[in-house]
Amino acid sequence: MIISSESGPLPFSVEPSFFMQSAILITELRSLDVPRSHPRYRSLLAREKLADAAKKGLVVPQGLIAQGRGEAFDYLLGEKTTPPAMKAERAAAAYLVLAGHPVISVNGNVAALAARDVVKLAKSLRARIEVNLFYRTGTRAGKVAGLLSSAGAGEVLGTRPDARIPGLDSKRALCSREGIFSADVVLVPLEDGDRTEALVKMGKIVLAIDLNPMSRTALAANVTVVDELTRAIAGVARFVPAMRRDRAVAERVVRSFDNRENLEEVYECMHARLRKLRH
Ligand code: PTJ
Repeated sequence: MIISSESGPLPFSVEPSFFMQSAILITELRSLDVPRSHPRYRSLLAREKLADAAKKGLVVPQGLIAQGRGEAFDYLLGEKTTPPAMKAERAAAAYLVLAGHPVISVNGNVAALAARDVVKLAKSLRARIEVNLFYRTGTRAGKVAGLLSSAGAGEVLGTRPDARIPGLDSKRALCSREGIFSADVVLVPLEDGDRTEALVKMGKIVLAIDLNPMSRTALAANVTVVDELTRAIAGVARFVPAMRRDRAVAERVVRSFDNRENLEEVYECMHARLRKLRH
């Protein structure tokens, strides 16, 4: 069954009840039994969102493990945006503003945690949104796209892949020709190393969001934002207007950004926090 969204018919079929479920997923979490005063409120809220999305088949069980790993790194960073993360967010915004064909890649975790923010960022950049799953099934791709649509996205790519990322054998290679395949700049939140490396090999500028500054993704990307997903998306979005206002500034930001140097600064932030905890 084809259902219409605000911007016309969706290019994939979704059960009507799914939209209802998505809307509930987006709103119901506010009424959680976690007091806002709890010191780890945001983290507990994220866990609830992911657990709920896992029950609905949007997030895979492995996604909960990935979140746990991310949380451990976030703890080492003091659960806040560090100065090097902010620098990377500015560089990512600059690359996205300068891009001819920017695409934001969305997996299950990203949709569950940040569907609305991703849609807002994509609109501000006129970027395409593509569902790209590590543990891909057609049904789950449809569900993730449905959630993005109910969060306000226009067309969502990736539910009917018609191209492959060269060098990857598995379903992770499946992508859309008018999306990731032909993009010049791809934002990949919570990406796996193989696909990041393959996208770089295709000549794309890869902007990663990954709390693990030692992951293969972090090391292979052109810009690695070592920050928690929702803070990172908001951080990139905050820099977009300034980068858009002055192209020369955006070009300067891109030229002066060195990802390896930035990662060194992130390691130093972790050292500094551990040193502080010891005294
Ligand atoms: O929905 P799918 O099928 O595409 O699967 C998504 C997951 C996340 C399960 C899949 O991509 C995966 O297994 O990812 P990895 O290889 O575990 O990598 C995820 C990386 O993101 C790890 O380095 C984590 O530290 C990091 N990470 C996890 N949660 C967050 C995060 N970084 C920022 N914010 C988070 N909330």
